[in-house]
Amino acid sequence: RAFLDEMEAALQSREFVLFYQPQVDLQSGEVLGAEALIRWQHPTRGLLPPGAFLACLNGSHLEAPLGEWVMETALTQLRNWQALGLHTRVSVNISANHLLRADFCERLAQTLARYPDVAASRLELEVLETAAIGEMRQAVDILHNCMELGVRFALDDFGTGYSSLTYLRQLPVHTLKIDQSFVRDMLVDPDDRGIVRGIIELAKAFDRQIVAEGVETMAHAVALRQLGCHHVQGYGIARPMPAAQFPDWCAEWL
Ligand code: G
Ligand code: G
Ligand code: NA
Repeated sequence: RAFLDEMEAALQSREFVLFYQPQVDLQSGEVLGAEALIRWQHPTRGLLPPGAFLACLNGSHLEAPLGEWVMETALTQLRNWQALGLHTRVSVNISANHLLRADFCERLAQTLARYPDVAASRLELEVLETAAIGEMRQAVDILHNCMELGVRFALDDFGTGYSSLTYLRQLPVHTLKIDQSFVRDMLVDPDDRGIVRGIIELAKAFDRQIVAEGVETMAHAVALRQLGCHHVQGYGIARPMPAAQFPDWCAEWL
């Protein structure tokens, strides 16, 4: 409770920040966009990772306000980058409870309306695979309605949620993000390599884009390319960085 109060105050006093981790196409060299990852710049404890505070937030009255702050901040950032001539995409993580709120789409529409010069398609919402299939019917409706606003959706941590093919076909998502646990061990574990290959084939069959997460080494990137996956994100490309560094990073990349 005390911790939640502290987080509420932190939200007011703007202590949360978003870091950005690039997603790139290794074949074309293009920077596709960046995933926004929240941090808490705590006045006494330093920069806190999401693992230190998100669990406490989930299920609380702050879950939706924080999620809305994340989307608003990402849109502001997109507008600022656009003014610099940097036309990119930002993916934000949306928690299950937040997504499934009855007013999610309506509030998203209001938020987008405050950024008329930013195309909604530059905002991608990452939803956990497990969240989407947990409340399948609701999720399908919400995703359809939000997609009419022009935003994109990605299924996060894909491969960990036991989606049936029927579910996948029903879910209107542009992108599947291969969970980093499979990518990490794909060079040494044939089962994981098989899972990665399967997800890539699945994405092709269903005409979805794919992003491999947790790409830490060139060897991972090469193995992914052999399987037909060029869109990657991970420490091997870049670590999550403050927004101010992203334009320079893009200019120096390739
Ligand atoms: O940045 P890091 O690897 O520590 O992130 C850990 C986890 O926190 C990731 O699974 C990520 O999806 C989640 N996360 C990061 N930023 C956000 C955010 O803004 N909102 C939500 N709901 N989850 C986030
Ligand atoms: O669950 P989600 O996909 O949102 O997870 C993103 C998290 O993974 C962030 O906390 C980010 O810092 C972390 N991450 C990003 N790239 C790598 C990587 O190459 N290796 C590892 N171990 N973690 C990564
Ligand atoms: Na994510």
